[in-house]
Amino acid sequence: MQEQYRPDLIEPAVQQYWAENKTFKAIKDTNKPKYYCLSMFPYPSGRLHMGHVRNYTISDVVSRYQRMNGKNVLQPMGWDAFGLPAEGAAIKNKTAPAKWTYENIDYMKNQLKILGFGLDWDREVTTCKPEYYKWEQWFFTELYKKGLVYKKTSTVNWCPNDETVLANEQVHEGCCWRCDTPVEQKDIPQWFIKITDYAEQLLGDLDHLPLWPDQVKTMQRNWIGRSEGVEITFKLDQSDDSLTVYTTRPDTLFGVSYVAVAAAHPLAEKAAEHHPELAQFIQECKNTKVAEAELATMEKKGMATGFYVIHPLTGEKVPVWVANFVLMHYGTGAVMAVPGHDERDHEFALKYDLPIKQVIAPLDGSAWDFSQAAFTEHGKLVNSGDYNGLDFEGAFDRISEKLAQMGAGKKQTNYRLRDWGVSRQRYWGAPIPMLTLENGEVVPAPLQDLPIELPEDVVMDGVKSPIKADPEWAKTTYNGQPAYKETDTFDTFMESSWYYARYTSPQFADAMLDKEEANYWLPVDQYIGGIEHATMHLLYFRFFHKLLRDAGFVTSDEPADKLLCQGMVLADAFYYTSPTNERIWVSPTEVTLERDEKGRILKAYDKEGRELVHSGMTKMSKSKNNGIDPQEMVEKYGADTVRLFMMFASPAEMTLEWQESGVEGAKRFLGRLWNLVFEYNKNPAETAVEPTALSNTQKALRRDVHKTIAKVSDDIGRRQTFNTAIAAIMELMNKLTKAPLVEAQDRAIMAEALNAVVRMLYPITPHICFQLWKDLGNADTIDFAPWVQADEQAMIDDEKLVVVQVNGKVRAKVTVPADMSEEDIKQVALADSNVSKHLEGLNIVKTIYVPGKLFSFVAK
Ligand code: ANZ
Repeated sequence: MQEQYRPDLIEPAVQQYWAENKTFKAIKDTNKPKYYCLSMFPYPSGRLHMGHVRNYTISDVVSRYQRMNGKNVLQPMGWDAFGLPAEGAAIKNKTAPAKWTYENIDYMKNQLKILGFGLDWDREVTTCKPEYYKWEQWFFTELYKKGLVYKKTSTVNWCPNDETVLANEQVHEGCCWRCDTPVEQKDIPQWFIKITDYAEQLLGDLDHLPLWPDQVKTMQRNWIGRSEGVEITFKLDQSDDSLTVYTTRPDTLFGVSYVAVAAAHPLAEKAAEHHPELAQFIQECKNTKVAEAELATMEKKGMATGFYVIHPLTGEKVPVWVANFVLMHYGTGAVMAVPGHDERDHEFALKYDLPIKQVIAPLDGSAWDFSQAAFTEHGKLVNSGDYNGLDFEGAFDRISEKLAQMGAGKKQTNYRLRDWGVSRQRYWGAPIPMLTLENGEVVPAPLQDLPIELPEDVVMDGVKSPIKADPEWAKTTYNGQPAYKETDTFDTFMESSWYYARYTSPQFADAMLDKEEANYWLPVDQYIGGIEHATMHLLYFRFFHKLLRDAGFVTSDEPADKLLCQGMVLADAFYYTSPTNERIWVSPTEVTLERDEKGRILKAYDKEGRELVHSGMTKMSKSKNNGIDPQEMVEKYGADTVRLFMMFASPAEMTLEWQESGVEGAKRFLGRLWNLVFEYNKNPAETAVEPTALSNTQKALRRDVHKTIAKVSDDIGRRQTFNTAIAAIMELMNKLTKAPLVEAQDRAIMAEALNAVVRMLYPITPHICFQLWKDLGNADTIDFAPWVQADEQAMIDDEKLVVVQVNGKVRAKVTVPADMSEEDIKQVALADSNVSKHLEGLNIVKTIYVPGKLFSFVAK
């Protein structure tokens, strides 16, 4: 055994052993319980960042722990390889997106290897490869055949100068990122998948995910946004036509003072035919794209259409307005406006001088000033004819029943969730597998024509997608007739929605999935990734699993049993202000610090000696130049140290503050462990532990060993509080370094303890533990060694600590044999000098004994 701890020697050697032996290859084995541990796969941007390292370290710890617990573990990895950044990088570096992507994958794969993650590389999935997206294309055509896919015109960002569609990321302050031309909204035909058909299931099944964070489930519930209301039909005045609105507050029907439609509503367009001013207003509304969140705060604008509708219950004439706060794609694109009880309607009514009527009174009988604000809570109906006095529920039911009888209304459940628009007009994605025939008919591409391959060897001109720029590319045939391929590609969320399933049979060539493999490994036991994916990805992922189930591929309802969302990685950020008043951010690796005795930063200087401003700990980011390169850290300290620091510095769900001093501490700890094994090996144990032959101090040390094992097992396995597990091991190590190695039983206990520590640390710091396990004389490698078990007998305390109080104040703590009688404990307590000092001159009037814990004297 080497005297010095040398991660630079150990780590590559151990990694080579794993690679040569395919240690982490996962093979279906029905004799063992399976454990599928999945991390969100990376986008191959070029280099791993600390967020990846944290994600994959947690996953690796869980995987290795489960393997030691007898599970057949699958821990795969792959690449979310399509996406816009590749196009930008390709233009900048004058290369093709494919080449750039594959080079990045090679580089990052090596980075994953030097971190020592136990991944089954034989299952690597790269989403930009035709053998992967072939099955995605096929599945899309199957969904089309089932009626779950449709085409509809939908709005995109359009640059009139470049004549191209822009992704949201390519619109900078309303202008094109390339030519700064103001961006317009344009309607073009696009493909949609009917996720709304699954809204109810996606919502309901959240109740069957007890091991998902509540935060994620709440975000999904809000995103799906179920609402129960009534569709009410208003007859148009002097016409046979009608207008249907959606409301969640039919109880306020008597308070309607106008009806508002979205700018894109057919009635608005009809009104605009002879009303140029209105036509212009509609155009303006269409060109400003509003996120739903902005609706409440943006300035309300509108214009009367000149149309009127008839109130279904009062028969009154009500004006129809066009309003910018009404969304075309929610409900019916029209609302009944109740300014007395809805904030937006109130603001609008004040602005355009429309009547504000009270129809709901506060339940506590208090008055409300309607000139100031709407009363939006539920209450009692007033000014509402036959319905006066009813509460919300009563009025909801009675009014909707009445409307139903009249044929003017029906109850309706709505979802905020929209169907999933999957068309993208950019190049670097999977081509949408639909063909258009000469007669305009659209058909799905047949399986034998799949994959529809994206050409990889292309030149990017920076404006048009190469498959749109080349008119030849789209030409194909269908049943011998000329046909045209789609030149749009899929949203990259398509690929990340089913990669987890493909990992179960990544090379399967006959179908999308091998059902046997899929149902052996799925559902995922533990999924780990960032909270930023709480809605989109994690919802599409759940949706796809249900689609796969309904297509007969999988039998489970949900893709992942348990979800862990790791916190962000933060680092100190420093800047100085340039003469032109710009903040220049200086990398923390180039900063010299002065600290006070508590470690707080007093002063910071850059390499030129310039004093810097410390702007605190913030998320590692390019904009603040405070990213720490994982590879540099591995080269400087070793992978085990980086992994240990990451798992120790904070609980997995919380933010992690990168502190180089903490990294150094982690390295020292591993050095101490190494030294202790080295010292022990000079004169190793010759016999096993003989519990009956131990002295009290030996027993106490052994008790600590087994209590630590019990705690660490619970912390890693059940609680997933890896940091507290490490803290417990560190505490034990402090005791072990001080323990004697003289007697045979001293060394026997040390052997037991070191073999336990090495196994407990193995999931976190696998390389050093792999080596030390061998150095401790174990014949088999540690990778499949069983997890260490705590010995219940050894954990029993044969001593206990009793707190001694005099008149309510703690005066001593005495250690006594566990079975000592109350009277004997009293004598021990009285013999303590501090206790006797405080009893001096007093009479003991009473004693209280709480067995095993407290002995209390009351004295006067
Ligand atoms: C009358 C009313 C009175 C409303 C009142 C609210 C309060 P959720 O819960 O989100 O489903 N609404 C309906 N369709 C809309 C659209 N396309 N664009 C903008 N707003 C729309 O909200 C439903 C409520 O949002 C509906 O109930 C409607 O306003 C509005 F005191 O109708 B309410």
